[in-house]
Amino acid sequence: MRFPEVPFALGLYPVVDSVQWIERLLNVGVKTLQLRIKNANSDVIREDIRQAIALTKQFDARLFINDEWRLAIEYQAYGVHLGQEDLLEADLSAIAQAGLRLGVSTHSDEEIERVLPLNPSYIALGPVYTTQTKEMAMPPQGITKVAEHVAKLKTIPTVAIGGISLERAADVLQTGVGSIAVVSAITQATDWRAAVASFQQLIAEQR
Ligand code: 3NM
Repeated sequence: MRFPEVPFALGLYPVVDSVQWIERLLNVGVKTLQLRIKNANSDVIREDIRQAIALTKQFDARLFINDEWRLAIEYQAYGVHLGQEDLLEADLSAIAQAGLRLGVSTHSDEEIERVLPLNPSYIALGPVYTTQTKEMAMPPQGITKVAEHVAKLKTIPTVAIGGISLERAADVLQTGVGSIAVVSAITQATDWRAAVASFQQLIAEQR
């Protein structure tokens, strides 16, 4: 089983729950996105995924679909993002055969060891800090631990997630991580455009 590769540096990686957010972010030049819809009915989920994938293709951007791997395959998304439990239920060979990239969530050394044999396209490391967005079973890992993971994973693309604010972004980027994924720092910002621009600038300065 082989999943296509992704760039090591996926850059700013907003995780959002609507097509509206996808469209806004594409319009300001964001190139990596995740659609993560929870608690919607299946018709809404299907339509949002279909639209989000079509839009993202127009902008030549990378869209990962959280969890809904069947729809991601049907509408030919760039990739699928799966959590630890989703991984047990998804048909990984169907995802690979359809040519979709695979991103996976991890929260500890053990979880990283578990996913490495799958050769995922990227490995997400979280939560870096305490997050208000998702209830986490695992404690925050902190940047020292994240830096350790990044060093061990060498050329495997990594994504840091969890509690990453604009103020903390520079510290997180110092770990050498390929990308930073954020929810509230953009969707709850008083000025989301300014937040995106500041993240993009910080990332550009690190390169
Ligand atoms: N996954 P915010 S943390 C969706 O650690 C998600 O796997 C996480 O939201 C993980 O940027 C998280 O608002 C929520 O903290 C991130």
